[in-house]
Amino acid sequence: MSLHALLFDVDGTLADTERDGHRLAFNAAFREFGLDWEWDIPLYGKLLAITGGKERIKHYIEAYRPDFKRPADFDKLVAELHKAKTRHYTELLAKGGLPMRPGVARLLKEARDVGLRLAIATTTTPDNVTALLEQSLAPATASWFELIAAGDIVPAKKPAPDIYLWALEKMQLKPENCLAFEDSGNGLRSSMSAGLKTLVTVNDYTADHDFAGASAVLTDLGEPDAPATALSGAWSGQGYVTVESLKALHRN
Ligand code: XBP
Ligand code: MG
Repeated sequence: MSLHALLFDVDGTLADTERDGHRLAFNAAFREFGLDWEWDIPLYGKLLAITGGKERIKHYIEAYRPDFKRPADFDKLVAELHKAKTRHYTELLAKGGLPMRPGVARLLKEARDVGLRLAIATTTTPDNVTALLEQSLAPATASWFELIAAGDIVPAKKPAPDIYLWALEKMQLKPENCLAFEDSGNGLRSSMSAGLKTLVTVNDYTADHDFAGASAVLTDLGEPDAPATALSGAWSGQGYVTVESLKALHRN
């Protein structure tokens, strides 16, 4: 089976957006709404088990703020809080925000040059994806991706396979012709349940997740002058991920 398309997760995979991006934006939204909630770095690591910002806020209230008096229109409050969070996040990115992870820009350019189809499959809000690509990669890079599958477009977020299945259907692709890129256990479960071979690049929040079944697990995609380390799996490249090494991984 030949490799036709690369499907990328965003948060933690393209950039380390969680600790110094999303987390700060949630906290800013809580302050804006007069709530004394503060998600510190370790707590946020635990909350990441729940994907999706609105889902994460609801889980936090259930698990950590049992005394919170829920208004009758609770879902509306959560939606408004989350809207404010998205505004804080995109503003933070506009200020010069968060760099892409090693090797991401290089690999995207190479893949594009050789005609691989590119898409995004993420639980985060569409505005956040565009903001990250435009601010941290280059202007107009959102158009490099044939499809940006994001957020509430499917009701069941990762680890459900739905976002990947939706993207595959829209692009008329078979899973066996694609490779997914993920950084977390929930992301890997999502991509694997959609039938996709997956390359995982870990980060501080996800290094101890269970990545059984991944085609390969690497520290990052690597650069010629900053090699990545293979942690497990069948990647046979030298120091940094190239399209050639992805094709070999995909054939494996
Ligand atoms: C990303 C998420 C998202 C972001 C916040 O997971 O779980 O919830 O943390 O984004 P993945 P929103 O990388 O597996 O897609 O607040 O926009 O939901
Ligand atoms: Mg992720």
